[in-house]
Amino acid sequence: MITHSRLFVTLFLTIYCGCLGQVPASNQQFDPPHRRFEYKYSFKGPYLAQKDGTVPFWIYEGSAMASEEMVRITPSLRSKKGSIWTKTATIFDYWEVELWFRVNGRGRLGADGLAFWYTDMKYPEGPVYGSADNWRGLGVFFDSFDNDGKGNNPYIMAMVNDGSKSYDHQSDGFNQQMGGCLRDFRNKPFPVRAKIEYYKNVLTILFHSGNSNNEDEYELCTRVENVFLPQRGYFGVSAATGGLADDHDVLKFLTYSMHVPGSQPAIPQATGALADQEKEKVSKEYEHYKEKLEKQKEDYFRQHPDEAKKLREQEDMSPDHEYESLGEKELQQIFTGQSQIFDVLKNLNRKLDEIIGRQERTLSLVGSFQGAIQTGGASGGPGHQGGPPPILPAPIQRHEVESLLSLQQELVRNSRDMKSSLLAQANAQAQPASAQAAPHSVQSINQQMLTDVRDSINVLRKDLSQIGTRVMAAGGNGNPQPIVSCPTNNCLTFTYFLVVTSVQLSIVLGYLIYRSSKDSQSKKFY
Ligand SMILES: [Ca+2]
Ligand SMILES: [Ca+2]
Repeated sequence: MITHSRLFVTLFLTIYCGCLGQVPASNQQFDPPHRRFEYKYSFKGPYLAQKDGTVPFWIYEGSAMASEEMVRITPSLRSKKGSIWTKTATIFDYWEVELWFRVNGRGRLGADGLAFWYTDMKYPEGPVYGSADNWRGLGVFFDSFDNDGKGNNPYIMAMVNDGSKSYDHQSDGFNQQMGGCLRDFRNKPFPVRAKIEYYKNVLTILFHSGNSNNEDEYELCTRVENVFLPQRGYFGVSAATGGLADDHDVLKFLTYSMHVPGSQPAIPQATGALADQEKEKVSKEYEHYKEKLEKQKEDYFRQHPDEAKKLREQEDMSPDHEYESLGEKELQQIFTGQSQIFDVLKNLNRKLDEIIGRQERTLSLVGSFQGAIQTGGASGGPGHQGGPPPILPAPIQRHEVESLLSLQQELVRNSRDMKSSLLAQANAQAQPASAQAAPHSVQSINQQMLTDVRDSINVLRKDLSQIGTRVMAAGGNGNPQPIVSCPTNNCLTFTYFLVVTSVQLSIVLGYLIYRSSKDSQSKKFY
């Protein structure tokens, strides 16, 4: 029994250890490769093409045209051929390319198809889907047209050529393929996609039907082992149309280099000089593209000033502008202070205007009230004083009454001045006897002037009283009498009134001038 159990344990341990020994080996086998995006072997929108139509790191020819969103390899016109190729050869052994494309045409059938290339060089235009025959490397063909009539198109197939084989269109390369699958890739709602992977000499083609935008809908098309491709090569896409025609559009060409775990990517491992060279080249390219971009930006803003304005506004709102220098801050403070001062001044001005307005209103009220009292007093005597204020009818305007009042007030003031000056002169005459002869004549002139002024005042008062009675008559009747006919002899017109008052004023002024000269003369006596 013991020997049996020992045998079992030994057997068990042997199997177990064997398993343990195998686990790392299998793990190593299925370790996923390191993938790295290779921008120099890729293109995609937006801004796929530069403004001058070039695609960075790529070169295209024939009917191919690049736009911001895609590269149209052929338009849907008869007998067109076009292609696009990378400018430089690869610098990695294994890779995966994700190709997003559309093959759209109006017909139920289309032609000819589209080809993906990984070859030892850039091939010129030719009969194999727009590219040359007898290539060296891999071609993956998306064959739309069923040349052999077997009803097995559209078809996807891979074909490796060492330069000796010529593609057989008549049989759709059926006997030349390494592998393929029957898939419809024409007129799909979304772009169709193909993942072409070359890793450790195994070629795998996955296909996405383009029926949805779902990332997970890749299906295996074919898988081929022991595939030997050129170690360094160029990627390309070409397409051709025939009697039937489709648009062949490539939206994305995404290349990933694949590296065996443990091994390092090729470029960083290159010798120092090569690495430096590469670095310099890349930085030069970067500078070049930067310049190009700036120029394009300027051109764009020149053509679209609205956009430029919008962008500037956005830039103003960006966080960089939240920080301001000391000078800017001071300027800001000064500006704020000035604005405040301006506001205060504006306020003051407004208030002053208000006060002036109020004052004018008050003055006019007082004036009208005074006018009412005076006209009432002049026409009806004390009996009328307690009566209601007279209503001014239309023929006599308010401003006329006001000017009358002011003139009258001035007259009163002037006469008062005159009176006081006369009194002063009388006193002066009483004292110096020697100066009596000359003032005598002056006195007589003064008296004459005084009577003149008095007379004119009397005339004025009479006129005013007449106006007052008319006003009262108009107000008392209740009947509006807008038109007052002037009596022929005794009506005061405004012109007449002005003439009289100006004459009076000139007399008064003359007198004042005379008096001031008199004063200066009399000063000489003292
Ligand atoms: Ca065909
Ligand atoms: Ca066929």
